[in-house]
Amino acid sequence: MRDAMKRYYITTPIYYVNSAPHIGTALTTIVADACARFHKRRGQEVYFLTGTDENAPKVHRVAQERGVPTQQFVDEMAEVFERTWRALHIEYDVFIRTTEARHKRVVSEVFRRLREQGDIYKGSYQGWYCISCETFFASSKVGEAKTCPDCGKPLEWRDEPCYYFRLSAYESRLKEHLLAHPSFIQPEVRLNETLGFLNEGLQDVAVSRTGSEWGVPVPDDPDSGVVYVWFDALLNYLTATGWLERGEAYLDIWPPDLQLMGKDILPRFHATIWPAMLMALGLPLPKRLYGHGWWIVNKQKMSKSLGNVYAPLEVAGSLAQASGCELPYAIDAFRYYLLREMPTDADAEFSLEGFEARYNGDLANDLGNLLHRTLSMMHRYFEGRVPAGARLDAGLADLFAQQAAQVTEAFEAVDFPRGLREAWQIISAVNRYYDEQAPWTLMKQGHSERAGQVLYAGLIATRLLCGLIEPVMPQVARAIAHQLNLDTVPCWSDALVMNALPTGHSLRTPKPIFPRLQASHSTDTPVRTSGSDKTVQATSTTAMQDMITIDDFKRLQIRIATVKAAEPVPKSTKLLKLTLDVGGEERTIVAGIAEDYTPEQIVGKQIPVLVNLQPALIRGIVSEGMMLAADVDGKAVLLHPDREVPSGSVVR
Ligand code: ME8
Repeated sequence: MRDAMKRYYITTPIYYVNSAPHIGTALTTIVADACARFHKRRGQEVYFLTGTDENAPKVHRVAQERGVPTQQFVDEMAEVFERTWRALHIEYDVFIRTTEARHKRVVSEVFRRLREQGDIYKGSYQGWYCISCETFFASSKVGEAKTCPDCGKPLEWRDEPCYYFRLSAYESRLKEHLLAHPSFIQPEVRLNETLGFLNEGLQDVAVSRTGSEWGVPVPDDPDSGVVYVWFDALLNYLTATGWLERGEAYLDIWPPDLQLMGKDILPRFHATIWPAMLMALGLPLPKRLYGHGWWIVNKQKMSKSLGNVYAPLEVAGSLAQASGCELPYAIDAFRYYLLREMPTDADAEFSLEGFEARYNGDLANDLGNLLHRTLSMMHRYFEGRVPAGARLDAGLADLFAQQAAQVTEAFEAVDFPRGLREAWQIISAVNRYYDEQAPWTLMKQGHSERAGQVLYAGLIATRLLCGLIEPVMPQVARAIAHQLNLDTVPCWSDALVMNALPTGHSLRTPKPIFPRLQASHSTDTPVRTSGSDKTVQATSTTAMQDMITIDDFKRLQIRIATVKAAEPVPKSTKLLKLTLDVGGEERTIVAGIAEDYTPEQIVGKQIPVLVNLQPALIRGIVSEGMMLAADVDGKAVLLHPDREVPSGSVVR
């Protein structure tokens, strides 16, 4: 009964709020969102949890360094995380914060219960401690330099009374569980890492810390400081189900079906301490833990001190700016890149050139071009309607079904690179089919019925892809559904229905979703294409794609705004925050002109602004439009009306 009602429960780690989201944290969250959407599309009721880890001493320390009260700091940072995730089209069900009272109650209760049953006991600690990793190390693991074996930072000597969790008592049960459930830890390389870790032998873990008042106080023993942040943080997954508060009802959600994380926090924390805590509480264990690899940049792990950290919205925003792609689609393109190149077993190199190559290759040339050329020909030859009797050739129907099955299996296994490769085979197959069948020649020869049949394959392929890519690119899937004139993005089983578009079904006018990025944008890296014939074809179609109609132009709302205030955006040399008067309405925009104009030079000026651009989050500021300026060798030169005009005047 319970199992039938149970939701599919997916979690990400909860993120430390000492710094803003980056592409590493974005990876885990986007993978989780794609998994959640995939399961929803397959008809499962999903419960997707993410949140922030706010009780860590390092969070407290950063707040102090910045001179901000810690509570205010964590409130602000949690908001930055939530805003970033929403901007990246992440649809979580619950955002948990470990400073919430309900979570603190759970931590205290678990600590108390385990202490009462003897799984937590009081002892004393003498040894080395890494503040950055929040971890104690046995002297045997610490070299001459007394630096942290994990992060390399200097260790501190600690000598204090403290509570221990009896982890060693669970060593054999943990090993048995891993061996009896080989799919508990994925991919396989992480299972092996965990077995290696367990085979070194488990020591009891210190689960209280003195020296900082920030955190959950050790219950009934205030002199013992606060609960160790990992013991506290892991319990968020339980708090979020309503354990303690909802009686048996928490079992509608518990246990997690899939817990996602990076490889650094899998063997010791999620695959050892966490299941041991649950065993001690007598609760069922998560069904699957998946640990992805790391993004590395220029062959080094991304880190703030090396200055190679990328902010997800900036990466997507600059692609949008350079290519003219609408921001929601550029954000989806970023999601695509992260999932297509996702480090699974091994680490993977993140690069802007790689992102641009995937954008031009997979998205503009392959997916975008297939949709655009198919719809263009449907309009040119068949007045934008599905012609009578059009059916998919049996060979292609089989191939589409096989590819879709491969995608399903790969997404189920959290192997998005493989799933997307398989999905793109559908595009290659239709492009090959078009080349072989040449519907344009069939039309010239008067075989319009056959030409309609051939183009129908492109329609069915894009309809199928629209359903299959929704977990990865939800807004792009919506745009494709719109152009195909479907009411909604088809769900998984519906997308697999072949011949689903009836005779007479009308199609909308095609509109490029991914305008091609010109090669001059970032580097001389050649754009990746998948065949010389196709390159020529794609380029000529793109020339056509770049032309817009007067109706396209009319969709732009450009108005004259008067700049009321201007200030630099903190920590950016390029950006100014402008407050504008647009015909009595006040707007904020972020403009990349700080290298060319000072705030004083721009205040009072009248400038054209695109006012119906989707808002974008830039450096934590919501930018509601874009100013237009001339680009002279990369420098911005302001444009003004010939004489002063009323603010809000329309430009057309
Ligand atoms: O560990 N590539 O939080 P966190 C890929 N609060 N993934 C990366 C990465 C990179 N370069 N850098 C970080 C914590 N990550 C704890 C979790 S859960 C109860 C508590 C991933 O903000 C990293 O592997 O330091 C981890 O999964 C996640 O970002 C959060 O890291």
